[in-house]
Amino acid sequence: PAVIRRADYAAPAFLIDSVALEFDLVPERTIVKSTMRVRRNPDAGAAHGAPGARLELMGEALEFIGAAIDGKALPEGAVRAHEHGLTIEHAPDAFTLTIESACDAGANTTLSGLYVSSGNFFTQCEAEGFRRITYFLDRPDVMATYTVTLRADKAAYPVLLSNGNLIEEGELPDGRHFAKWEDPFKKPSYLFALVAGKLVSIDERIRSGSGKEKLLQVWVEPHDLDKTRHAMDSLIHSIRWDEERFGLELDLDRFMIVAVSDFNMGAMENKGLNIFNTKYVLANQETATDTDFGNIEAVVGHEYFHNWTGNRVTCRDWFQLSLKEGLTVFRDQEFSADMQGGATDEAARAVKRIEDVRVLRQMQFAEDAGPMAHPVRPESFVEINNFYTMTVYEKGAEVVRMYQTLFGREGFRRGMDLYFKRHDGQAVTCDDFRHAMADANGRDLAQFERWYSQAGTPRISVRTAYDAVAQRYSVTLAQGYGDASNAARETQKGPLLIPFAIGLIGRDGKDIALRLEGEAEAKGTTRVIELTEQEQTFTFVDVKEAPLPSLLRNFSAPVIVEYDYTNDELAFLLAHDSDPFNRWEAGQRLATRELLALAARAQAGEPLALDDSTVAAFSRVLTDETLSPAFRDLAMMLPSESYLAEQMAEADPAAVHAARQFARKRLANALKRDWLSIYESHATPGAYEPSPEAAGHRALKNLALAYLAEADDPADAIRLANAQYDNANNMTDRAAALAALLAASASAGTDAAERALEDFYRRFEQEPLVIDKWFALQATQRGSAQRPVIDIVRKLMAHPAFTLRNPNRARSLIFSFCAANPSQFHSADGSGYAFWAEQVVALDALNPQVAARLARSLELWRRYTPALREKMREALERVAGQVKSRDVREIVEKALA
Ligand code: DPP
Ligand code: ZN
Repeated sequence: PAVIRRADYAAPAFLIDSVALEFDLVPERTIVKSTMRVRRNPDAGAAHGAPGARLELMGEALEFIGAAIDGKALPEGAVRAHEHGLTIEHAPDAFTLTIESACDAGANTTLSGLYVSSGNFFTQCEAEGFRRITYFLDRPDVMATYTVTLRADKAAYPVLLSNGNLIEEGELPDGRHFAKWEDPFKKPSYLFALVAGKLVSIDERIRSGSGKEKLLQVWVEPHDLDKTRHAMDSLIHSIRWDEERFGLELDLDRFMIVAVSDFNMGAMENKGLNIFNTKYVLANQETATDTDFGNIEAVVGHEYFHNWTGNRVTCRDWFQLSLKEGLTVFRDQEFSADMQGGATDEAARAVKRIEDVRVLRQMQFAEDAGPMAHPVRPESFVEINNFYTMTVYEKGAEVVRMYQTLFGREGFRRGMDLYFKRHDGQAVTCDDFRHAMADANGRDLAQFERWYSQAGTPRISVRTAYDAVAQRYSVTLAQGYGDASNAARETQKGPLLIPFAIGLIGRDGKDIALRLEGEAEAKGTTRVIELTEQEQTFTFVDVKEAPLPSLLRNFSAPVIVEYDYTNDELAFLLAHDSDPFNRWEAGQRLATRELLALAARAQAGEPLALDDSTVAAFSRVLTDETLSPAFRDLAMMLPSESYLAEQMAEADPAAVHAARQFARKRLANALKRDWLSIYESHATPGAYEPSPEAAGHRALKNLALAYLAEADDPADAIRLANAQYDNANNMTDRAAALAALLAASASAGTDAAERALEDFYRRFEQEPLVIDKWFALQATQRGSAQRPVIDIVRKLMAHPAFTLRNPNRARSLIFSFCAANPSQFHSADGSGYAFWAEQVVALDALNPQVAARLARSLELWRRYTPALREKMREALERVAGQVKSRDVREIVEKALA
């Protein structure tokens, strides 16, 4: 398949300044009439600008009806419709182009372009879906104003929405009606949207910072209206936050969010008309967990923040995707942290930081280690939809965060202000953003460019030395990439500029005031030192005793830090580090080390044992009442099986599972009294409170329940979980009780979960998002030799509520099993891989984007033990021989290359 390269970027030969779209919406054949003002691009290269140039418009899965230039129908020969679009010969310098075409939304299972879900019309255009609606210059550097007229049967489609402001609506003959929308802002085609159908909204009117009235709406199907309040509140909070933190105001009179259950992504930031996966809109205490509430707040924030970082200033080309995504993820992370902890409560903010870093390390570091490794700004792709990745989003957000770490919040804000001053209304590049940050802060950031162009996870190895006589403490940092994958190595050119936050801790557990050699006096207890060379030594003076270093505080750069702490030192940091992130990190390092040692013993068939001192270190955190429940919950959570497997020279999921289960059991038994008393004292009877504090109590309580379910005698857990299941007044507690019952049945070999599983299904049969949880809980359960989870999953595939066509449902069962149940998926008999191959092929025929995501669950196959590796390769080859889409092809071919 054709590779598209960043180096080949060329400005478009033509520009489209305005477009008027008219839709006659009928599921099987929607007629689209497009009237565009087109002109030759004065800035295009000479080759493109030659007189009599040919105009190439993109189009896909369209039926061409006719075209006219300045009102004159184009004769045959002057226009040619083909598989990839429409070619118009001898286009004049400036003209009005009218095109009529049709598309079949009813048959569109790809969920890209115009499609039908629950009888309503929706669109998804990012990245290249607009060309499935009409012929166009479907690229982000072509920005136009849009006027959209929607016509449809009024009874079937009473609500007609598009971007911007509603300027006219009315009746038409034959029971039809129309609505006309106008978006005053120029935008690229990927931000176009329309919605038509039977929907209802909750409305709020607010005044924005400058006093203008704004109409806010959340549109859903009528039975979901009782689950919209949280999304609306999140939207209002997002609007306020962007005004306060960045001085950015909502620029439209009206802002709408629409929920749809069939959706490939999480949500989409179409100008003024965000379209969301129901998963990130609908919530009430009965149906949504605390995690769901948090995710909704984050995604509503994310899409709203795109209005400035993405829509007002957009991407020149898709290689620049992280320009908007990395920046907007950073903004939503900061928003969530502020909502949890305010701007100054570092311990509360750290909870969000820890959650984000955990995702980054588990998913992005793994991506960087495999065949899909790519820089934050990729150099090439076959299918852009495959590059909506953890690297572009999460590592991209870390790269943006580093500007703030280097320049502080004020310096970062100066850079943002300059970015908007220079580029509002433009389609720009990652370099443009970096230059704005550099110029606003008087810094040369040339070296920083490598963060955008080099793939792979940097490793920093640390050496320290203390000179007691001179009272000097030196820290030597050396950077490299270790043994990076081939895909990553090709991109690596030289050392990075790495902001490295460090603190020194004395024997009393307190931070030492820091004075670097050459400084007049000590200032502060955390210092961001800038590593720019391959190796550098930083010397602290006036250090009265040998300190313990606290390295990479708050995870100041997306790197791996290698330093040989002893177990005692880690336990000390876990007890004392003033940096909450590093406090958590010390526990993770300790656990990772112990768990990997256990896995090695499991592989060798040796008996497993966990040190009393390690258990004691965790016990101290668990019972430390000065720490918030939310923090203790995170500190007691062991690194995931996939993260641990990734740390092995050859990943062995069975050994990792045995090790982690052993440690969980050991912590469950040894601390049983603590778990029971925590369970009692953090139970939250009475009215449900959605606050972060209340959520923290629930999280810790439910962690206690989960550990109790692992104990040798799970009778207590089964009793508590059954009672909690029956009495729960919220989904967090009910789902946690069900999960504990599933875990207890696995360890006790009973069917303790059967009753609750049946009840859960019956109770929530009418709530698709809750039924997704029901499938996911079963797909991720532990299983045993007598009861392998693959059998349960296969049986559930035949359940009447299962369908491959709804991405959420497919993800809840298939992805949960293939990507979130490693020890069962990687079963030695290869049954998981055979299942994976079947499902990738089946999905490929329906929805290539979703199929390609699933395809990625085998991409790290070379990193596994030889027996598994061989079976994975076979499965990949089987898939490679059968799939049709460019999306899946790119993934499996890169994996096998
Ligand atoms: N809708 C996706 C997001 O917001 C792609 N822009 O990240
Ligand atoms: Zn985004």
